[in-house]
Amino acid sequence: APWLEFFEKFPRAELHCHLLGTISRETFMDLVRESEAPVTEEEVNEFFTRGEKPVGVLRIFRALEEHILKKPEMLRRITVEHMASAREHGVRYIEFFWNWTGLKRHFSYEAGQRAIIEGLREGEARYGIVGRLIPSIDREASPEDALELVNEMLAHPADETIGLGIDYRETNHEPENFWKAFLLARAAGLHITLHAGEFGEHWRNVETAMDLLGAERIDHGYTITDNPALMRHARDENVIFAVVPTNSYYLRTFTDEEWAIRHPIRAMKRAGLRIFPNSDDPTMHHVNNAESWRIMFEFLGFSLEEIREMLVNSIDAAWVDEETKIRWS
Ligand code: ES4
Ligand code: ZN
Repeated sequence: APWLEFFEKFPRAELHCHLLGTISRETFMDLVRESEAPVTEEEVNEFFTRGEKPVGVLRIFRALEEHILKKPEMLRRITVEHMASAREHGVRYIEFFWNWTGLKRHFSYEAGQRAIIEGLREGEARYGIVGRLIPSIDREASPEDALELVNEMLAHPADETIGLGIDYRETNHEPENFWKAFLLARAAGLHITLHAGEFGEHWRNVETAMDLLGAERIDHGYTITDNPALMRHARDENVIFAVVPTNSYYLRTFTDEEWAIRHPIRAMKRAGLRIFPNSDDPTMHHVNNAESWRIMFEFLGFSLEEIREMLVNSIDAAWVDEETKIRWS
């Protein structure tokens, strides 16, 4: 595939990637065995072979948190393995989301962070890819849990830990519920990004993220297309959208033909918003970062000039010093 080769070659940043969504099938199997989790090999195989339109990723994340990821060392392994894989596909800089709240039954924030950072450093030394960490609020948990997460971040600061995110199910879990956690993180100088406006009636969550919670970036953000005034505002505020062309909601909702024309990513670019593609949960969406760029070109029909603009966006949006950017861009 010549275009895939092209998209694998240019140095890029991946800024929307959940650590647990990067686990390979082989590692998943190993971890299930190691933790003696009540999950069968057949179930793992079925999950990884279900095909192009995966559903139930969040359910898998919960199984991982509850039954499988019992040791910090497992996070180190997942981190290093994905850094190797991402580098192979041309990624030079990566920011990982990780949720501690669902893992706190097994180990401390400090132990989890230490293991992942060990993985980041090992990945950089071995593969020449730079990695950073974004602890993320589990919005299906309570505002108190979110505050606990930020307090742990402030008690255990690390150079690699650069910002605060929020993820898990958006419906009925409004971002403003977590205002104290975001305020505290901002006051401490941490960067802010939110998963907001993934689908449904949620454009207001994008507005809340930008205007109330101080988001510099938005993960997804597609429903902003329902509100042209808000799109103009986001453009004026220079917010960058870390979009995911393989987002499973739109894969499930549209036929293949509709999808290429009606994907909200196209309307976002048309409105002048700054966007760039990411892989989100690469092994679970059966995609890698290079493919997410190729999809923008080959299926969503963006021009090479537009791809170049997106590349600039991904570099501008990276929360890393200019010197490090020069090393990989
Ligand atoms: C997630 Cl909202 C969302 N999407 C994809 N992966 C996730 N992991 C946790 N929340
Ligand atoms: Zn995501």
